[in-house]
Amino acid sequence: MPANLTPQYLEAEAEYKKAKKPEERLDGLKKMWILLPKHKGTEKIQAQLKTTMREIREEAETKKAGKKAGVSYKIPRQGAGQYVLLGAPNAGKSRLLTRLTRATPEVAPYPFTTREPHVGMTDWEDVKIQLVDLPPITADVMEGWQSSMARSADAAILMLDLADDDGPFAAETVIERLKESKSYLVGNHEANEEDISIQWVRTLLVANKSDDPGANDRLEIVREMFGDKFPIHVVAAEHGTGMEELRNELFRFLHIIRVYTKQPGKPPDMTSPFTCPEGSTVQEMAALVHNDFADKLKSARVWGTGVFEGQSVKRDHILYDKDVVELHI
Ligand SMILES: Nc1nc2c(ncn2[C@@H]2O[C@H](COP(=O)(O)OP(=O)(O)OP(=O)(O)O)[C@@H](O)[C@H]2O)c(=O)[nH]1
Ligand SMILES: [Mg+2]
Repeated sequence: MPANLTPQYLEAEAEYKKAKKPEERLDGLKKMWILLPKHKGTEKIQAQLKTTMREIREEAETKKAGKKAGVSYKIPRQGAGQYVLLGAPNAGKSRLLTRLTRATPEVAPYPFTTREPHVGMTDWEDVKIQLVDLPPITADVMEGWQSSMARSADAAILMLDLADDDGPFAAETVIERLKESKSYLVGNHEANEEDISIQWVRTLLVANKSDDPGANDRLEIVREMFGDKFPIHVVAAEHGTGMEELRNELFRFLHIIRVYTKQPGKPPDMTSPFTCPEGSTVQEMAALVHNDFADKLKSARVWGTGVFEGQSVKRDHILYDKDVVELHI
């Protein structure tokens, strides 16, 4: 298939070739990327552009950092759970973060925009869920800290680009690349693998850019490739399509419950629940309220699921979402 490059593209290419400074060369490449028609006939050029953009950026960063050791990041977990955003370049990870939270990472129509983590909190009913946007992952690029961040998160969103023929395969590459560093993305894992060095990262697949004219055909491929591996959510982050359903799923997928506390003789505090894993007992929940409480707990009363109002329960009583608990120590 011929590449059919436009005169504007060729002009940008000529400019790029003339540029001397790294920033100017990078600007030229960005322009070329935007002007390049994205189809099978330009796949090779797309790959070359991506590689050169990455090389120039890395060169610039190495110069800036001098001889300092490689950077590393650690984002303390906040709220009811932490998701990392994983995916190939340009899939729309940063746009999703801007849609769901107040964070303002750069969003741009060329690959390798995000260079460091960006954090935001999204509201779901009365809880907050933390989202961490990360740099893209390709066959050649992934830093060690990205993999460890994926391992330590509660779950991941694997973002896939439905506007790109290569989208499903680029997502597969992300999965493979993480696998090499022993982080396995799974929809729902049964802990039956023997290799304890493997870390399972529970993952939702978010297929983005559903507004693209070719999105439906690509979605069929996505369902074939990933349908039995991950729950799939279809969105158009740019237009805010599918955000409410995604927020609901973000909470559900964490498999946590909200528990409200009350003091004897007073109404419960229904504004800021404690969150704990599904299946938690009163004792486990008490430990979240205060370090000492798990030991000191004498009894508890519960309002909610499977009990009569204010029923006295034992420490091993299992709690449900939206239960109210009065702890007696
Ligand atoms: N048509 C369409 N474009 C989108 C959508 N979501 C994001 N984009 C565009 O896709 C481009 C890339 O978006 P980003 O959010 O920067 O992508 P990213 O995954 O963070 O990219 P990197 O930081 O390079 O990994 C931008 O031009 C966005 O405006 C969408 O739902 N539909
Ligand atoms: Mg980004």
